Amino acid sequence: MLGADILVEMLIGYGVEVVFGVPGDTNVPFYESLQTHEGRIRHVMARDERSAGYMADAYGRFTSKPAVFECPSGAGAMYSLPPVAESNASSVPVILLTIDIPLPGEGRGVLTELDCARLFEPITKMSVQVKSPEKLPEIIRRAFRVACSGKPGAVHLQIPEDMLKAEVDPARISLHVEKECTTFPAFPTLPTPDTLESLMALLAASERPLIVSGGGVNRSCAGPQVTALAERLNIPVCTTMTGQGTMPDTHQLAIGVIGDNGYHPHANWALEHADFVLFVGSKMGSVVTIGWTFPKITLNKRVAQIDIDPAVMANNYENLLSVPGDAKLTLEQLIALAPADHDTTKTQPWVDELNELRAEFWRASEPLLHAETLPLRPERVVHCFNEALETYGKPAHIYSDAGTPTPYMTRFLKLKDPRTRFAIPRAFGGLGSALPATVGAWFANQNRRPIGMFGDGSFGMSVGELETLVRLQIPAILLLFNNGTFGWIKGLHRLRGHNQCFSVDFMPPRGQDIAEAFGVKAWTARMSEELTAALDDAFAFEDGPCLIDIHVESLADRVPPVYSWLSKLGRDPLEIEAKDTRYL
Ligand SMILES: Cc1ncc(C[n+]2csc(CCOP(=O)(O)OP(=O)(O)O)c2C)c(N)n1
Repeated sequence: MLGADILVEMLIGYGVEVVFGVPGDTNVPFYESLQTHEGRIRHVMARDERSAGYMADAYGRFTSKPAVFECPSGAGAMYSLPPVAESNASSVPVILLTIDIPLPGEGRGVLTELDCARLFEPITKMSVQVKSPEKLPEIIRRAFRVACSGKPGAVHLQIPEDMLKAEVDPARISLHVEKECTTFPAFPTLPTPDTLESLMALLAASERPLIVSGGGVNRSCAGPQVTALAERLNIPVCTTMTGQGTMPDTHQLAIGVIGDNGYHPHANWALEHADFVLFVGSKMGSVVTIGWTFPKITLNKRVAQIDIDPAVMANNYENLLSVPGDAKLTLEQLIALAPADHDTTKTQPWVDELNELRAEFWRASEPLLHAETLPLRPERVVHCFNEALETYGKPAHIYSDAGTPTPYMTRFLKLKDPRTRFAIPRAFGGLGSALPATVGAWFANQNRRPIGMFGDGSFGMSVGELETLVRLQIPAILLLFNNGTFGWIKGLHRLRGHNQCFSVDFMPPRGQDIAEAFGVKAWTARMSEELTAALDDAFAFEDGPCLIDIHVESLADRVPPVYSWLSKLGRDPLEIEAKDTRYL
């Protein structure tokens, strides 16, 4: 059997339906094998390895399956670094196959030679070189096991081309797969019964409890379990940015998003005033805690943490209780422990108080959500999007880049359909991910409309993938927030008092023209009625990709809802009143 056929047969065995990648000198034998297996596995060619990686990242985020992407040696490997780092740090299981120069060439000045195994070491859970074709099956099994078990993450296999060209005696190998590792989390773990009982006692005793649902809840698909626990004990729930979508935003117990970027004032207030907080699947990193300056009333000794990764336990606060385990399984067990006579009225005043603050926030936001300005305000854009999504009535997979979409989608997006999911890559927030991510989102589930949101800086980094979307006729909806600048950074310059900002402005792209030149259906929206009409058309158009070039106000013209920025300007970030916030 050829090494390449071993690799492809095993990928098929692991249920891999699609491999994202870019062709190169070294991966020809792999492509030959993929071609002979067509119909059982699909190759999706991207135009840049970074994009192939972000496709894989989105595929992993929107399924419970590990994603696979591949690239050629040298430059291809180096271009693959950013998405691998993002997936790994965001606990998304992704396996990168670098098809490398032949092993006998090592150290002899071969074009593109690079120690890829070492290159990927700090940004993966495992990065190894395959040194013998007979080891392929065992290493592939290890790759899936490592990527999907424990805290999921990225794995890199450096496969010298000659491993794929080699003949292997099938009698000497076994192509079996471990079924448990075809999905994640593989081998999910539970805490001890004592720990679970202690946690239930803490939750039941508290009068102002709060659950904070992090990205780990989305990774473990534990939204329904968080909801069930919250309902069973009548506990309000906040999410982190990456935990958005844990429960429908319309739910009485879904208070809002905590943290710095796009936070809800009432959600941050809840975190300060809760007497006991249960974090589920959150590192409690710098965004959630605003560089560990928030909440001002320390979380020490009023916090418990459920996490798959014991290494993050009590890393930043003095936990009352650390609960190591998979979010979904742990919460299921916890719900079963809830006392039959638990008095849910005890927490009702707290729930009511938070709901009053929440209602007040949304009332105060009405003028901004309906403001008719030129250029359009991002709040208005999100509001139009919310309405269009609701009218569309079908679920979507939304992926958003850094820049304008992040604070404004976090604050104003309303997720009502539990099937609709929202992802923001927050480990690095690399620009240029959302556009290619729509390809991965589409292959993750073709019954969900893929939607990508990005600024014009991001667009400039990923525009080449418009061709991929057209070639594959993917019905992605792309929302370009066009403001002719690296707005987030320009805002930072303004925050430091520089009105003459330096090296942040560029020429606004002619988004509609660019999209149309690629064969993408496109509209331009400067006013809200243009945007509403374009969104209606975009949702109705299902024959291929489309783009709306939205001309928006720059983040550098009005301070976005970012807690640390507002604090820096001397404003009270917890004030529940929508202010027209200019820089000084
Ligand atoms: C690859 C990469 N380079 C640089 C940054 C730093 N960065 C964060 S936001 C931002 C500006 C984004 O500009 P744009 O996409 O136009 O969105 P806007 O902020 O204008 O809405 C930059 C450069 C990054 N996140 N990723």
